[in-house]
Amino acid sequence: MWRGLWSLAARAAHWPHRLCTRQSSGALDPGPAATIFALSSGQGRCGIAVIRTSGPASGHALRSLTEPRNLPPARKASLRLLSDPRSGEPLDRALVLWFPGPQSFTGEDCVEFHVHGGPAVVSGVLEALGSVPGLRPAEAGEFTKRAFAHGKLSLTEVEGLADLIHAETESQRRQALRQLDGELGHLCRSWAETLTKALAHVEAYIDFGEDDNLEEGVLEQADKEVRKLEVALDAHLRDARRGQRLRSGAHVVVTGPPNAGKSSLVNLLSQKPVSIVSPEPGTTRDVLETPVDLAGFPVLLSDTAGLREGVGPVEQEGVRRARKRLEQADLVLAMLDASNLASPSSCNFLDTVVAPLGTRNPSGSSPRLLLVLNKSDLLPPEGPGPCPDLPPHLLLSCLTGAGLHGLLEVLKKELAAVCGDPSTGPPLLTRARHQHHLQGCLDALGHYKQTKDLALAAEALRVAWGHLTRLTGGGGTEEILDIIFQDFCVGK
Ligand SMILES: Nc1nc2c(ncn2[C@@H]2O[C@H](COP(=O)(O)OP(=O)(O)O)[C@@H](O)[C@H]2O)c(=O)[nH]1
Ligand SMILES: [Mg+2]
Repeated sequence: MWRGLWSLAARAAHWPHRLCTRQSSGALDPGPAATIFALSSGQGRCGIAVIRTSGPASGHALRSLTEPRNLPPARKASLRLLSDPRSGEPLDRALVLWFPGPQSFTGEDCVEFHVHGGPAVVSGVLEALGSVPGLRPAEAGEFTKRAFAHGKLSLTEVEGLADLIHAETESQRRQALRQLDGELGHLCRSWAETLTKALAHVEAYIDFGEDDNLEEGVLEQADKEVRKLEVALDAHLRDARRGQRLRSGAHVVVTGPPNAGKSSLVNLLSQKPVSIVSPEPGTTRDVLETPVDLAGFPVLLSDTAGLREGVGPVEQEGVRRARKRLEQADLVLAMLDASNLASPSSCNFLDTVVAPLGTRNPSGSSPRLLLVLNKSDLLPPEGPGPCPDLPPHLLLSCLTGAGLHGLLEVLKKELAAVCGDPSTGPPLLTRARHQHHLQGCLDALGHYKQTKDLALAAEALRVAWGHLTRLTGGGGTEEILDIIFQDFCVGK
């Protein structure tokens, strides 16, 4: 039995190597670090600007620029006179913060200078820092790269941080913050842990299959873990497009017959004159796309040509483009003139566009539909009159704004369905990279299930594990050894 344990330990000792060779996107080598500095707040005149440094010479840089020259207490704001170390010329009276590593954003010694935000102050301090030996200007993203290299952030957290910096809508901010908090990383790590267990079971069977001391049913246990994981991954992948829409914007397309008020609605929702509004039918021909924040969700709103047949070649091309854009829509705002529902163009639109979209297929791959009856101000007080075949709809007047509040409420619900609600539910996959690795993991689990050869099965689990760890950009393998001794009673 001891020979068996040793061989298991030796095998496990090789895993890190085998697994790590696949981790091309794993943790970076921090390397011999220069000390970097940069303006971390926005460019231009402002009240306060934040300049920071990271690296071993940070403390020296702080002492070189400040009076008195001793380091301030760690992580406490201190008011200091900053001066140019070459000439002694005063530059600013500023708050400075000293973050000795590893308790800092990058894990290295860091300093923050909160200076007055005038361009001359900022450039004076940056120049002074550049004159301190061992300091150089930071490259784009270098602070975050160092935080990743020192294990302060996982890859998904790095992505969350980037998304948070770029977030323009409330939902994007919420989603990014959740990812920065490591929710997606935690989930992937718990999946990787499940795989580690399954792998440990299979490897143990390979080594001790004949051994009476091995617990019974280890392979069945591994199969069970894999099945559970497959279900979880599958559910997440089905939702994958939602997170990506939340990050880059949902495609909302306004369509309808000519003169229904499509361009008026696009201008109303975007609060700017994106499209020409005119009583002349066929005014809009190109697809006009504008990014808007709709009820807190990022949206790419498209105005399109009115759908009608038998028009000149230019408008025909517009209609072709409109139909093509409809195919790419996540949500369709179908618009009709409420005072003109019985017209041939309205009936034709209801039959050829609204009815097919209304019967959504169960896989959810067709876009969602919202029918809006515009120009309610032209209706008699008793309403639009009998329209028995009309699917659920909303009344709106782009002219008076009546019904706009209700439309925005419904849009919020529809967009939450399209993008996923970042305040609830499991963390979303916001990038194609996440989707790629989860799919890779799922494919590898498929191979695991198919093969009868235990060595190939173990290899498939390693491939699956590799995908999950690459998703978060790290992950050690000593954990496999730990689990073997924790979870098993070999030789008990
Ligand atoms: N009475 C009324 N007229 C509207 C309303 N919305 C748009 N219109 C008018 O309808 C005409 C066509 O509007 P437009 O937005 O260009 O329609 P599109 O062809 O569907 O893009 C214009 O003269 C608008 O001023 C509305 O709610 N009430
Ligand atoms: Mg138009």
